[in-house]
Amino acid sequence: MLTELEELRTKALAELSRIDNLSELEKWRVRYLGRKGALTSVLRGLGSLPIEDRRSAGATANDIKALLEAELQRKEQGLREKELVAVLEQTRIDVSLPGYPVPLGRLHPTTRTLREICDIFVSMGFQIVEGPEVEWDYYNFEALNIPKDHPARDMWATFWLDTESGDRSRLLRTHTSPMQIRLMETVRPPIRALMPGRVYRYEATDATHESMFYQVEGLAVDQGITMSDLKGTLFEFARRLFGEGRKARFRCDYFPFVEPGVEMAIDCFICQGAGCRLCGNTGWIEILGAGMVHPEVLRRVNYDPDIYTGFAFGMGVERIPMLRYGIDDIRLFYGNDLRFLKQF
Ligand code: FA5
Repeated sequence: MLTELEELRTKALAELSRIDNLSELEKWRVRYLGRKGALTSVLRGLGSLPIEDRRSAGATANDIKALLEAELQRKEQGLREKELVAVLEQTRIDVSLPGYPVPLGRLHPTTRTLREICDIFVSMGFQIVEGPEVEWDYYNFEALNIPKDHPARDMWATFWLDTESGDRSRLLRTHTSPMQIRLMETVRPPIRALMPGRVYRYEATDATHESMFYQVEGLAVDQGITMSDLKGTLFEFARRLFGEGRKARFRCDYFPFVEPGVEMAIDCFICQGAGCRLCGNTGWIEILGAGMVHPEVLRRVNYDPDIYTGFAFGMGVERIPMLRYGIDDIRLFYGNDLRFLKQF
């Protein structure tokens, strides 16, 4: 029996030393240490030994069992470590590889321009005020001295809300001028305010006209404000935004809510004033309408026109980056073509 046990031990250890993976190891365990394994069946045969041999054979068998179990554990630990190293090798992170580039967003040219315009006027003491895009007829027209059925309404082709019911009291604002009234209704002079926002016009689009665009409204009301304040403010604005080289001009224009009214234009950057498609062969691009606030408008908001005077202006925002960057079609701004937008 002892010889049999010795042979079993040598054989088991020899086999164990050749094993190089966990599934073979499990088979080995079943073969020697399992319930029907070789060692167990030897132990079962102990009962048939004479009593004097039984004890020493039993002790040897138990020693072998303990040895094999210890060796099994050692081997298993070794194999598991080897397996882990292999997995780590395969999934090793190469920290020297370049990372994935994170695309940088950028500001839309309109946003950039709006911010620049606001900065310039804020530095001159103007405050920024915002208001609704869905507007009442009263603020968009009536209070601005444009009564119902007045021909001047044709100047602003309007998107009406509630068209089915035929109700014509609500609309998408056609300009930012209604903000003049909203502001004057709530505060007393002196006022220096800048009011940016989206406006909408129900008209055909072309290189310089969109049906949705941005305007910035300016309003200054106080005692003793004159036309030269208006001109000084706007020419200084043009100088700061476009630089010394660009020419600006004032010409008479008509808006029912100002008297006198003017338009301001900048010489065309593409043809340098010679005439081209963008400037409609005039050499000039109109950027804003302006004038002295009409006494009727002041009366509407309970300001006494004998005490207070004011100037107002409204400029188209997109026309400014068009002038500065040489963009010859306003429709590019909201066409969402990233090739265009990425250039800014
Ligand atoms: C007005 O909207 C007046 N509210 C401006 C004003 C304010 C005058 C205060 C007097 C006092 P007008 O319709 O001309 O005016 O538009 C003003 C500016 O908006 C224009 O000079 C132009 O730069 C821009 N603009 C007008 N229509 C469009 C359009 N369809 N697409 C893009 N820009 C436009």
